[in-house]
Amino acid sequence: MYQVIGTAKTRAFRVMWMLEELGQPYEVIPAAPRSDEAKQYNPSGKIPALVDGAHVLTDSVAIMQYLADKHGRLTAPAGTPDRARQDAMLFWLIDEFDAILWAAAKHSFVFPEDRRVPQIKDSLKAEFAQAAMTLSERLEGPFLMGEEISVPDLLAVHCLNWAIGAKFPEVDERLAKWASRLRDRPAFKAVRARSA
Ligand SMILES: N[C@@H](CCC(=O)N[C@@H](CS)C(=O)NCC(=O)O)C(=O)O
Repeated sequence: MYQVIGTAKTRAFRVMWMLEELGQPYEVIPAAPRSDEAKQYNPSGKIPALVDGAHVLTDSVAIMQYLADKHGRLTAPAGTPDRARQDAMLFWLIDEFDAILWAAAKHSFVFPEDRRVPQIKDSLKAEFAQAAMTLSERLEGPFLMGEEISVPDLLAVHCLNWAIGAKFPEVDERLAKWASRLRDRPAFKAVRARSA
C-alpha cells in the first residue's frame, strides 16, 4: 500500500487527492514539515513524500504526475503534444500560483522573524490576482485541459484553497464555479473527511 508522508493541511493534500481519484488505498504518516520523522523520508525535511514499495518519492507535483502516469489516468500520455500542453500548464501553475503563495508563507511564518518582509505580500497578492484572471480566461471546458480532469486541475484547486486560507483576493465567478465543482468530487471530499 502507498504511504503518504505529511498531513492534509500541507501540499500532501494533493497526493492524497490524486490517490483518491485513482481509487488507490494509502496510509498517511502525518509527519510535520522539518520534523525528524519527515527527514527520515526526505533529508530536506520537506513534505510530502510518497513511499511506493522500495522507493521514496518527493515533491507533490512530481508525485501526482508519477501516480497519474503509473495508473494511466488524469493525464495525457507522455510524448504527446497534449502532454506537453498539460506540462506547460503545470509549470505555469507552479510559477504563478504555488511559488507566489509559498513566498507569502515564507514572509508570514516560515522565515525567522528577522528575515520576513511583510510589505512584499501586497505585491504577491496582486500578482496572484492577475494570474487567477489569466487562468479564468483560459478555462475552455469543464476542466483546465478540456473535457477530462488532469493533474493541473488538482494542483490549481489546491492552490486556490491555499489562497483562501492565506486571505488572498477572491477569484472571479467563472474560476470560483469551476473550483467549486472540483471540490464537490467524491475524491476531494474523501480527503477532507479522512483528515477531519
Ligand atoms: N515543491 C515542493 C515543496 C514542498 C514544501 O515546501 N512543503 C512544505 C509543506 S507544504 C514544507 O515541507 N516546508 C518545510 C520547509 O520548507 O522547510 C512540493 O511541492 O512538494
